[in-house]
Amino acid sequence: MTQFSDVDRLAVSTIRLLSVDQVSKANSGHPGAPLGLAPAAHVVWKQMRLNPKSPKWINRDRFVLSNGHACALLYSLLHLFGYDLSIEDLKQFRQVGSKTPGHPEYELPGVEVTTGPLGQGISNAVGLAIAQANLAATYNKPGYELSDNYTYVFLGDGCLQEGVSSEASSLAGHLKLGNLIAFYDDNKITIDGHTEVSFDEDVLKRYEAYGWEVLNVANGDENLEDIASALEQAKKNKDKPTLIKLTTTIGFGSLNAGSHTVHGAPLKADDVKQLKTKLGFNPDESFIVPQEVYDLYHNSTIQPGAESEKEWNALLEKYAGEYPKEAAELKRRLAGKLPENWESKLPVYKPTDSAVASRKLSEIVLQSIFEDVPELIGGSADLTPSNLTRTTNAVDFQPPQSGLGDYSGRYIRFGVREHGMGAIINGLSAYGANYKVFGATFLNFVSYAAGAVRLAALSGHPVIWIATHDSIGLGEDGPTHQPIETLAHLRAIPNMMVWRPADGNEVSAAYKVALESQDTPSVIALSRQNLPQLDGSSIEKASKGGYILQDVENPDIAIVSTGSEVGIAVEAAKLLAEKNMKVRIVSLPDFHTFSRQPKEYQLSVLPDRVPILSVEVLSTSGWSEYAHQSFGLNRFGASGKGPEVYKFFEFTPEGIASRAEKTVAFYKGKEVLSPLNKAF
Ligand SMILES: Cc1ncc(C[n+]2csc(CCOP(=O)(O)OP(=O)(O)O)c2C)c(N)n1
Ligand SMILES: *[C@@H]1O[C@H](CO)[C@@H](O)[C@H](O)[C@H]1NC(C)=O
Ligand SMILES: CC(=O)N[C@H]1CO[C@H](CO)[C@@H](O)[C@@H]1O
Ligand SMILES: CC(=O)N[C@H]1CO[C@H](CO)[C@@H](O)[C@@H]1O
Ligand SMILES: [Mg+2]
Repeated sequence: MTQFSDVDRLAVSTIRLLSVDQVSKANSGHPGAPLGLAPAAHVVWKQMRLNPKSPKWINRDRFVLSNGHACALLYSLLHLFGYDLSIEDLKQFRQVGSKTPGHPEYELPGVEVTTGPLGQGISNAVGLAIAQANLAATYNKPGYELSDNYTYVFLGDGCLQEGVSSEASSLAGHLKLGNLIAFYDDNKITIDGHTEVSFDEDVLKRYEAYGWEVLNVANGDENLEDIASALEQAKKNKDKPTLIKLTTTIGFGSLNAGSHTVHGAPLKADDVKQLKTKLGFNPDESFIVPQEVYDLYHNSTIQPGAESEKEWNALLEKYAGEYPKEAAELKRRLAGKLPENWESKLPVYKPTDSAVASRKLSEIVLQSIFEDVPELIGGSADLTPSNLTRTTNAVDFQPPQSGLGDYSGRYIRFGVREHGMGAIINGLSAYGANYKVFGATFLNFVSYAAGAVRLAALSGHPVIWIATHDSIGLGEDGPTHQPIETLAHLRAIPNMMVWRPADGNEVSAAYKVALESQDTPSVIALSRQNLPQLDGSSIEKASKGGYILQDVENPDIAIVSTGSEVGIAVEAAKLLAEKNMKVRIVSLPDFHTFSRQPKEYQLSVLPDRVPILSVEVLSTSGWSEYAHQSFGLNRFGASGKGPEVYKFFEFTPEGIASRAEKTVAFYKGKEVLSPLNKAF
């Protein structure tokens, strides 16, 4: 049994008070959870394998604070464990430009994932644990445990109430992720008060039913020994994730302990003083760290962690002698590089090639590159046969004992869990080792995962959403399945690529840019219906996000379009040519990438003096950035055969041509400035 001394108790008090001092100094934040969770934090972090001087070392243990509002706790730990976070930084808690923002953010050294939106962190942790298991199964060899770490999570009542955590935890149980250990802060309090007002299920029974090992620590406020022995037991269990319920008191030690008033407001000055006195600290001093506490963590964790990394580096070199191919691949991945020439595998098309649905073109891309890009991993939320995301040689990522696959598998069966999938792929991407991660569903159901999609963009996880059935073109399934507003929403998210490729070359371009992306996620919207291979498209041009597909001298109008409508616009241009109207066709597969091209290039595509009509069978919201006039769909769709629905809404060559004529007539004699030319 792990023994603890007075120095350990002093360390716990230090964590408590550093957290309280941050909140008091900022006059903002959440002191309650850090006060209750400091003992567990001490026990877990003291035995973690980490090297603060090398926060991205691949074989570190991961720690996720899913109840991100308790971030003063995490910042205290990062400081005490030697990360690049000074006492001065703690004093800047929640100030503009500080290294201690209102909730933990991914780019800070030692913060594994951005948390705050409840339920995401525990679900990201499932992705981190999947990545670790996959890396171990791929590269570990007898005598070479290159990957053998744990993912630890703290979560509260809020995280457990959110549906996303149920989705991810259910899958984690199925996958038997023995490397995942979560601590539930069972303090019976949320913002509204006692959890009896809305949450009285037996959480441990629920997790047991998911296939987790569940453990109970009755006195999480003080009993370091009990926390440590639960942790030891959890670590021994290699074929189940573990949930350890810690019964704690929110705001432990405060005059308002046990009440929701300490959840999210600073302690009053007299409360802080009595707490410091009670813990044996000077009530008039703040941000105090006794030297023994620094020494304790240096001895227990920081020094051994640095040694571990040294040993690991030596092990990798020895491994390279025996397994040169695997070692070279792993080193390449750790350097964040894709395989040499991988993009030469991307399929290229000629206009004479047959028409193919872009979801099928996407499958062809995956099939072409899957073997050559070992960091590619992902799956679908139970739409594998319609989303076409599983390549023929793929092995399922499954617990080996299931007989369904093994942990080296790179195809994940997410089940019907879009939001869970979104959070899991974020975690997988955050793991490192250059994991290139995709998740697939119908475009319309990406909205189910909006919380996770937004965090991918905010955190900069370059995950790929393969979003098929991207319009009314899907047909009979009708308005419940037909996206309308989805792209407008996704395009409005900062740092988000939203590709809607028009043909095979554009699908290849979308994958090229998405896979090369280091910190921008992508949605690739794909059609169910066949699309012709277009004259004028190329991977190179489409990789710019927007380009002139077909041109004429002195065009009367430019039609700018995406995806399945580009081919129809090309047909419309032919009709218009018969009426002596000269049409430029612009394909704009991704606004985000196009907006990053030099202004001169953008203006060469969408110049002054040419009226621009956008054509897309989706909401017109957002198109005023690029067009004077928009033809779109600002209502819900309709159930029927795809081509019939297109006809019904007049997305036909004739329907587009008549709107082009109206646009030209409207702008005749008027001064036309490109929508790109603005005051600022
Ligand atoms: C998705 C989401 N919804 C709402 C919130 C606002 N919020 C922050 S903390 C909290 C209550 C959380 O309760 P619990 O997890 O028990 O934390 P404790 O009060 O015990 O610290 C809520 C509703 C949020 N951060 N994320
Ligand atoms: C840390 O290790 C040093 C050197 O072994 C020892 O002198 C010191 O007492 C230790 N301190 C703590 C707090 O463990
Ligand atoms: C040292 C150790 O316990 N390593 C374990 C890390 O987690 C994996 C599960 O992914 C186990 O297989 C290892 O034994
Ligand atoms: C499960 C599911 O949605 N299946 C769909 C798969 O794709 C076919 C063809 O596009 C549809 O008919 C199915 O409904
Ligand atoms: Mg709570």
